Amino acid sequence: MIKFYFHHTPNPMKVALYLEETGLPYELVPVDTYRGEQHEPAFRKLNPNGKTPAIEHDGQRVFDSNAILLYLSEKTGKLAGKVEDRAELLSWIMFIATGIGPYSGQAVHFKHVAPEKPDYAVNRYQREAERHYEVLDQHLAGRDFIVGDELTIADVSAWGWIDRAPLVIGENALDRYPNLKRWFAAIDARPAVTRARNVGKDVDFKKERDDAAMRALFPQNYAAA
Ligand SMILES: N[C@@H](CCC(=O)N[C@@H](CS)C(=O)NCC(=O)O)C(=O)O
Repeated sequence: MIKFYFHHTPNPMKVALYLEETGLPYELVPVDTYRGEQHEPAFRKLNPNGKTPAIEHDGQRVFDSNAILLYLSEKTGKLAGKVEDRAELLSWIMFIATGIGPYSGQAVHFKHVAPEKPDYAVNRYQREAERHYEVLDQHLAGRDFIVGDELTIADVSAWGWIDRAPLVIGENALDRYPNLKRWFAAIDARPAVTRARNVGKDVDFKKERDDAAMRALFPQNYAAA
């Protein structure tokens, strides 16, 4: 049984979609990051980086959304893609893990969360997110999936952040990226997405991004110099 440490934010949502898409049995363990539960010693043993998601499986901890997707797909063979597409899969997973994810996250941070919103930072991260969207858009021309001709963890991983495109680059953001928009609509219409969106719906996660939440989420910003 997989223990899935979850908060309803983009990186854990990728794992929620993977688990719902594959039907692997799992136990949900909510981690309320706005309340600082990611810093509790028991959770830090699972993820020394203090972020969601993490999983435990057969006594093994795995942290970081893309590591979890790679681990589970290797273990189970589900959504792993074809052997001959392995190099493409690894390339696109790393593109998502090191590009789409971090630039999207920083764009959201500087546009919506940071107390000050410096023009340079807003511009830099939004433009880099847009550049990554453009790369993916061009790749998806004439394709239904990011890798090969079937759903893989690359699609699952990209969905987590492309789902937040309006927050990352603005309302109707995908209109400028027709292939990406078509791909996203197809993935988003899958029944597993509806189930993934319902994961943790009954959990009373803290919603207010008040001072205590800001300190829980970004403790390093408040540390003494
Ligand atoms: N590279 C990590 C990033 C994880 C991450 O940033 N998780 C966010 C939720 S999307 C989180 O737990 N934030 C709470 C915090 O940073 O304290 C991954 O892909 O799993």
